[in-house]
Amino acid sequence: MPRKKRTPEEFSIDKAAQEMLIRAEDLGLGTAFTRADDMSPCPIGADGLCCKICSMGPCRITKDGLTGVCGATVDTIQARNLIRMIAAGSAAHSDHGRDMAFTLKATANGEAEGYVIRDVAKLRELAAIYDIPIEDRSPEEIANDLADLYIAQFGQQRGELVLVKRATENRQKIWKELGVIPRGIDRETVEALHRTHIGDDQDAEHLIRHAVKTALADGWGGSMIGTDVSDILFGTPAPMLGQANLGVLKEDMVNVVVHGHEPTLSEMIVAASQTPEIIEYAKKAGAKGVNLSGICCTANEILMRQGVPAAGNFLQQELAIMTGAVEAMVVDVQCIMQALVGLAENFHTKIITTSPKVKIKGATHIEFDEHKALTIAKDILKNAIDNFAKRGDTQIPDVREDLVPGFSHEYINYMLGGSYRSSFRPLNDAIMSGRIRGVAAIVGCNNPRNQHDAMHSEITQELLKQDVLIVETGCSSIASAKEGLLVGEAGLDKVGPGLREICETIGIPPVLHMGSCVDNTRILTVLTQMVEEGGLGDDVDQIPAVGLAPEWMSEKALSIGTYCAASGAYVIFGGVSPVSGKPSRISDSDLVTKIISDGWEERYGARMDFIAEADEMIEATLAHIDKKRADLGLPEYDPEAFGQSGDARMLELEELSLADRRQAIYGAPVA
Ligand code: SF4
Ligand code: MSK
Repeated sequence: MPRKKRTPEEFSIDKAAQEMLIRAEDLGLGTAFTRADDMSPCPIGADGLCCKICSMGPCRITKDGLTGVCGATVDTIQARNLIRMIAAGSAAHSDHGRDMAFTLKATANGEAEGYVIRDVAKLRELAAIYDIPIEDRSPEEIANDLADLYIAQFGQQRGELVLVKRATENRQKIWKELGVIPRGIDRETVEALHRTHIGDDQDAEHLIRHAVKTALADGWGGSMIGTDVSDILFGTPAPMLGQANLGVLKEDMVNVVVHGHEPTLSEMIVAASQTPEIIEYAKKAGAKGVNLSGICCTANEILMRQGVPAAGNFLQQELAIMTGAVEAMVVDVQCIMQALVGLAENFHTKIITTSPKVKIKGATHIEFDEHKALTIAKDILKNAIDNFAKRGDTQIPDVREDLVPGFSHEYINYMLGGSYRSSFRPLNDAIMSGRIRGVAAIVGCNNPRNQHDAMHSEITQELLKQDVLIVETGCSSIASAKEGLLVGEAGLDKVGPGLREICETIGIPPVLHMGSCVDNTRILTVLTQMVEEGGLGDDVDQIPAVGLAPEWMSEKALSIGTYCAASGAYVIFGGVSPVSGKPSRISDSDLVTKIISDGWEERYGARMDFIAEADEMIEATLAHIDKKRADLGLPEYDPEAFGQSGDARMLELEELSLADRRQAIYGAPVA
């Protein structure tokens, strides 16, 4: 029986996406959505029951008691599959961090065309943490030493990653006792691959312990380096106005969409697009100028630092091309669909690959080199401008929303207390009093197996009603931006009364955009600083906080989930667990699931669960937050207790007569 095909409304909750999916259907073009409908996932692979690491297999464990040809059990196979995915995710993030560290080194030595050190304060602050001398030294001298230290973390063979000392003392103690502090970033990933070669580590517990070490090398290693260096080079994000969705594309301008993850080239493209040379070149081609926008996390990087609009999240990369209005899509690394090249052939769009690590057959390759970044960025833009004349029919959805991104942990600290007394005290106090019930970090991708953005939206909106402060990164934050939840006043009517008071008092949106996928390390820093501020226990696992990845799809998400759980944050994934499969319905082989849930809870104070339905994810989040509140001895959450002050109260009072207003404020008539 043929499978049921979904409608555009069933594919996505986003109006712009729906419009482009209708256009795709009219033009007879496929997308990830239709391909997902056409191809069911392999049930054996999806459940982690298949091993293909040697040519005696692939072996499929489809019956109780069955093993691979080599005798590998289902537990070993699932553990090996999981650690390999985590290793790939950790490697992707960390290699990004490595490139950033080398760019910092080149900038410090005056060898990186167009780059400067923009955040000297952050450079000095980080250098001081690692005992790098800062007094009477130039930013370049300090940056040189910091770059050397960070570059050394990748190849370090013994000892401990230096960044681990930024975790709470308690957490470091737990990791030391369990033997999971990474020695070097590359070493743990290589060892993960070695251990999973045929005939090596065949004990699920032992494998998963190393998976934690590999993921910690990402969160407290490669990713953290990526975030640190991006801030030093391009500036630590602070709130600014931006826009999101396909309606940011412009009819009368050359549209260049940057897509992927690394800010190094995209920052230079932003700079190049503003030069008189490029503006003049675009005008000569008949356009008003160059209009930049982004997809995925490259979008987040330049959105939160430069205010460059986001055209969309992961599942909108093909839909941007479908508008017919994109002259060039410039891609770097990660989350780039190969389908872009074939799709672009139906339009005039050029797909330009730029990373020495990423080529796509049929795409134009203009290789990035930080030593001549500005020259290359201009070359790319001229390529796009030359393409403007070839533009055919266009259809740009008139859908876009304003947003305020840029809530780095430094800015959150500042906004809560101001320049001279920056502090997490007001946030901790709000949680302790119950104005804020708890904190949820909603992160991660889109997955065409789900309705695009639907889980992000449902979970975010319901948790806001429940007075849960939300921080977001990656494609999740673009989903909320498109829903209008990242603007100060917008969405506050959908927020619980206590949280609303806090948002109004500080002047923040109810959902804080904290950056790209590598910037999940900012969340680790916020949680650590909340512990250090006092009143919420002595480690991250005691804070009423949860991490969710409702529409995850990438291996990086599994690495993020693992380092967050090992750092003490309860993690909930949506969708299907890659290790949940059992050879039969009566099988009791769920060892790996038990290790990452009950096992991690016992060891790290936090578990990782896979929960398919949004309402169950919300229930589990609130139950966890309330349990942590009770464990800390905090007052039980009471939605009636707050909300009688702030702007909402003032608006109510404005409705009253003067006498009634005085009565309401002072409790008695005032002459
Ligand atoms: Fe099969 Fe063992 Fe080879 Fe895996 S390692 S494919 S289980 S024989
Ligand atoms: S881009 S990893 S789809 S969040 Fe970072 Fe989005 Fe997930 Fe890629």
